[in-house]
Amino acid sequence: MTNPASVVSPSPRLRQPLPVDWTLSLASVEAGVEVPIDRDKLTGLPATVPGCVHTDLLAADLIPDPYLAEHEPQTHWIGRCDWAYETRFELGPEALGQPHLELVFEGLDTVARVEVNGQEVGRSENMHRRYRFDLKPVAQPGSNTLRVTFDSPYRFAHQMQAKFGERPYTGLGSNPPLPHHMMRKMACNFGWDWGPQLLTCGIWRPAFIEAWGTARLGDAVPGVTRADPDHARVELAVEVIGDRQDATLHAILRDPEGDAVAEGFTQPPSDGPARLILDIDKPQRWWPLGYGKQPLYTLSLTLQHADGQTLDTTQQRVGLRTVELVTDSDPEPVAGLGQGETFHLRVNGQRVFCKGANWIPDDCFPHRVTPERYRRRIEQAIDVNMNMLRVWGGGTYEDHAFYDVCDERGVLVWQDFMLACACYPEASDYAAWVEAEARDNVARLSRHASLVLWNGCNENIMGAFEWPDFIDYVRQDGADWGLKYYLELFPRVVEELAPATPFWFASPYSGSMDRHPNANGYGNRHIWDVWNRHGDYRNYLGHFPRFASEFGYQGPPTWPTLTRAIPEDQRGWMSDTMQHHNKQNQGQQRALDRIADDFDGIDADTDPADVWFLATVNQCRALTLGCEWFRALSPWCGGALYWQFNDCWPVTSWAAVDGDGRPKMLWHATRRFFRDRLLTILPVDVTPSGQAPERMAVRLHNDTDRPWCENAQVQLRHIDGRVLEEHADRFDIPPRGTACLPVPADWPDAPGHLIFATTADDRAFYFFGRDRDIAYPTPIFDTRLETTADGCRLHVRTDQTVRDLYLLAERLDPDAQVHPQGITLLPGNTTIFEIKSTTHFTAEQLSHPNVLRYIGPSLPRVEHSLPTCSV
Ligand code: BMA
Repeated sequence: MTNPASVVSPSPRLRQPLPVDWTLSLASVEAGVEVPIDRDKLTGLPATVPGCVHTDLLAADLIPDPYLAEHEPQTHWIGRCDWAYETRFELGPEALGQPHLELVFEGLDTVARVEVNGQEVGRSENMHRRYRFDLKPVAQPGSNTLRVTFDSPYRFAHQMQAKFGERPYTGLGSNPPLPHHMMRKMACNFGWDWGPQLLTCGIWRPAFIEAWGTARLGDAVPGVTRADPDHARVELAVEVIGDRQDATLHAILRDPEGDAVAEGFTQPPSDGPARLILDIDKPQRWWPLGYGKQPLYTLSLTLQHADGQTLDTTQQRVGLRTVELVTDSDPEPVAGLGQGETFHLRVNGQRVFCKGANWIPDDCFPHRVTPERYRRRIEQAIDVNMNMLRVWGGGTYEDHAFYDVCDERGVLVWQDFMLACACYPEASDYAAWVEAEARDNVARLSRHASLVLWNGCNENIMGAFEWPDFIDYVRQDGADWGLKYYLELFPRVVEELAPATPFWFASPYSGSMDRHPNANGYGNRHIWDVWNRHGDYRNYLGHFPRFASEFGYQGPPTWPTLTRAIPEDQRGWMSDTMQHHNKQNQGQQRALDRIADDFDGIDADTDPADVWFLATVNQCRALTLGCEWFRALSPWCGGALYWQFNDCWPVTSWAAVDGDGRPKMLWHATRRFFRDRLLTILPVDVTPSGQAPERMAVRLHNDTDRPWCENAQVQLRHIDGRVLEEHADRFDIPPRGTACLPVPADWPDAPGHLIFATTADDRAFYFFGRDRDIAYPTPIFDTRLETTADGCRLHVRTDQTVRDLYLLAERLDPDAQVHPQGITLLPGNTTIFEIKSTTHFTAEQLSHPNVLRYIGPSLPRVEHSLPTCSV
């Protein structure tokens, strides 16, 4: 019998864009919700796809910008309404003549009913996956109407809560509680402890029409199972959809120069993906940043019909690298650290120390994150020596554009599944959503060389061990809370669809449900007790993670970002608006308390610019200590990813880059503490109970492929500049190794003393005591200003020890960029600030005490004795 599909003349896949003219209308309003805008104005508004309701209303000037002042609550009604997007599209004979005609949505946020010509063609209930709806039964020649009606996410989440049963959740900080885990929508859209509650809906990723013949290509995952210097092997799995009987798959792999290096043909099997093995001699291997180059091969796939016609073609890039997550038992106890299991990544057989941070959605409305913006942001991570980003599980599986840049630049991606800070239902409906989403994203994204780890969830297992409401819930007989996703479903899906990509169960997780998920010797850890409970950042020294995948310390956004968002009369640290722009419960107060650990006389009434400065310095000092310490713990520790890289709006948070994309001082500090060859002064050893360090050492981490051998000069100095003691120590560190050179035990550790260490191209300081106990001298600066091609250069010489010197040129020009920042100088030292700006500054402006700031004898304010300047 002839297969009916095979009699249709096959032809290549045709993609037809949808028109750009969409409209948005309010479809219905939940009882009791007051809509502050005239209903007429909310009908037939011009709309943008990809987009969302909030940005359409913003464009129409109907709502205030929710990122500014305290506007956000005025927009909460939007999430309690149903909204409809409408457009018309044309269908011609070319599309209508194909056996398959589909409407493709790469992202619908979230619960939608899709109607074409008044007839329903499909529904969605998951923001995190792609949908295809059959248009054949409803399509008509000429003009067709399309209407996508979104349910209120607020209502749907509550309906699902009633259906699946209440379960504990957290994460929202000071935002109004909402059960973010009851629907498959970006969790932080419900608000997070760094993000506003902006429950939106819309067609958030591209939508188009596809017409195709008997068969088409789906996702292709090139599993790299070998990548030796002599040989690489790609085990390719390609999804073929439709009638495969008369189809042949042809794969050809070209090296970066465009020469074909491997080829294969196969007949897709009747079930499952088409599989091919491609062997490559003398491969150009793909390496993480700092380990080698990132050559990208091109894989071209062609699906051919037996009659010779091409049914479909695709192209994608492939990086030839293997990746393993190494979790081996320690063969014997490690001195001072105990015995457990390793947790590190190996790429092409080589161990990698992961340096980076956690990535959150770069905007509350993620469609605004263009490929250029992704590139800019990831370049910012590269600029400060990061080699890994973790895509955190309360956001989204990002666009290809994100992973493309990471592929090109060697930034490793740790990819969470999108489940965070909650007990999730395992009921069959919910489980089906989660499985479809997991399959869709593993198939979509695993082709990227940068994607080196799939991870089950964020803190959901830890919550079950630590948070009282979670503990009570999971203890109930027969309680389902999502564990089967992390321990069974996700590993199964990854093994099936991307077996060459490692999987880990959760962040944090110790590797066994019989052990605390956040244990020191096993797995990956989140170290939050420092900021949340014990405050003082020196407590990072009490932690010995095998991999620190989260730890963070808050700091305000840059001054220009802060002043754009906060009206002038609201800039007091504890004002309502400032607290609104810090979504952690008591976050502002906590930041103030942390300042009080080291400085006297700071309270809610202190000049906002002073609190801003000290909170900023504190964030830099904290993350510097944490990251230096975790690097010093290498090879016991396999990586340090701090919380968090970016922000989604103007907010005081743990981020290094603020909501307007401006680098905070933490970003500058990161460049230093993640540099390849790290010179630090840290304790020799700290007992896991976190006692004060007894003896200091010069500790070094050589994160390069070359040995590092030289002398470290070490001095004990008085803050007035006198050298009290000194000695030199020879070190010889193998590639990727560490060294610990204790300083003499009898060096007095009095406040006002400091250790100063130098190598040929670096210097490090350690100040004994807390700032309040240190009699900082008052420096006199000698400054000289030079004009450069893109700005200017300020030379600053000091006659005294100056700690943490920053040039806040952003006070004068919001777009000014300055390098370096946070410099410590000894008497007679000069530093040079490179300033990129179109503004012509004078040396006086740049040396103003609100601009050239440091940790000094007292808070340097305008009214304090001015440092003298000479140009
Ligand atoms: C961890 C993260 C986020 C949160 C952060 C700061 O819990 O996984 O959920 O934003 O800490 O509290």
